[in-house]
Amino acid sequence: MNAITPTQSAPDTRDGPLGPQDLEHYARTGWLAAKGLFTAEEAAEIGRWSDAVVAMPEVPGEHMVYYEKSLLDAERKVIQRIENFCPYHAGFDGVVRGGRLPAAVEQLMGGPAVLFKEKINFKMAGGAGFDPHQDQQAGWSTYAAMFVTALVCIDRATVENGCLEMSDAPRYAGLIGQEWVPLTADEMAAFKLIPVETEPGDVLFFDSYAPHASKPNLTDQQRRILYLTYNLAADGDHRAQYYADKRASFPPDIEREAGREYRFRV
Ligand SMILES: O=C(O)CCC(=O)C(=O)O
Ligand SMILES: [Fe+2]
Repeated sequence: MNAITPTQSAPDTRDGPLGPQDLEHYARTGWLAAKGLFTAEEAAEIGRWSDAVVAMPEVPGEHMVYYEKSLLDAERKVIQRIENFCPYHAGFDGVVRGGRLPAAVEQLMGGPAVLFKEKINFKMAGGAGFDPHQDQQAGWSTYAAMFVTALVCIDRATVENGCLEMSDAPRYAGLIGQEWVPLTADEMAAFKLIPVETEPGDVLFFDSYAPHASKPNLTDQQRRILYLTYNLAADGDHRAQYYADKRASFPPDIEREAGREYRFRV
């Protein structure tokens, strides 16, 4: 994959792949949908990399695989997500650290950015949805005051299979809810969540205060999405500490102690 060439060529996009309308939408809402930032072929390649990550043997201390019970078949466990795989996959590592994605994120953040975390949400057939939240509610303020996530669509995401739903409110500059719990109806009174369907290769950028949610996937096909979260380099490189903390508080399934209960919160 050539991860360097910007896909848009308007004169004022010289500093990165996002154009003035993209930047204006982000400034107004805290998110923006960049259609076709990757080609369908590039998205298919990212899909093959995801298959390769699924096929990697699970080893305690390495990439982190989380499972969930299928809502369509209570007997079946399916992969919910995999995190911390960049050190074990050169293709992902390249696309995450160079080319269009960090270039776009740096346009949005206004300075050099570093990777905070990476995950693939699989939302397999029967995979659960996500209650409304701001990502910053998941204890991220321990690490930095602001993050930007690039959501890279691998499989077409639709209303039926649980695409992301974004807020129609003006951009929030801070938390509107409590840490570690989903947003309440009162906290959401000022906005509606609007489904944002995406095609393979589309990238949805959103900051860590942009409220969002998604529905379960009750279709018979997986809905894979890659999430790459960055913070300003000036705020420090927290990736290793974040994953050390997460491994301790919410370890992947193979690192769990028998008899202990682990609950996903936000
Ligand atoms: O993948 C989804 O449907 C939403 C995921 C999400 O918001 C999250 O993991 O924070
Ligand atoms: Fe989220």
